[in-house]
Amino acid sequence: AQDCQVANVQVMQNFDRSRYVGTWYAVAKKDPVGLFLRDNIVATFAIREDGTMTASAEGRVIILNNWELCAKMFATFEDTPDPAKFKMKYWGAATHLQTGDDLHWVIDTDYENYAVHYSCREIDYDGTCLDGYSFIFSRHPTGLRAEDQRIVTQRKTELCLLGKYRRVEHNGYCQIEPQA
Ligand code: DAO
Repeated sequence: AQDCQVANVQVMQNFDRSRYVGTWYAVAKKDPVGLFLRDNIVATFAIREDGTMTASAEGRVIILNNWELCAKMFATFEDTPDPAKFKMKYWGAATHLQTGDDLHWVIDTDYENYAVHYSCREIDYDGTCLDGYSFIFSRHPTGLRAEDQRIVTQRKTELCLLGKYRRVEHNGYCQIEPQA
């Protein structure tokens, strides 16, 4: 569907969280209002013994106007009737970091190379997304393969977000800076 209705967004069919675990590098991002994670964004998904999905993530953030640091974040995912749609609770390892409740939808993934994530925070009166964000993940910090790029461009278009993404840089910043 390409009517830009959040209710009509197609998500990954038969999403298998056990194949999704492990490390994903954000290579592109569509920011929400008041963006938090800037670059060097790496997320690692895991499954608890009770089957619940969790994640830890890291990325460069700027807080309190001008304070740049690497944020260590944690998230737990609440299941919904659709296996690709989760409710995510997230918080930071340190104070001053963002805390929140977001939707977390897996739009498409081949589990081994690419994943397209989507989260709408606020739905407009007409059913389109007023404020949301989306990560394009790769299993490799260097980016996506050409064949995956094609699929990802298609998904961005279906999400009505084509042209709204920026590239997410990976330059090792969060491996050398002290963490918060
Ligand atoms: O960067 O502006 C933003 C929105 C993202 C906030 C939530 C990030 C913390 C948890 C991420 C876990 C898996 C993607």
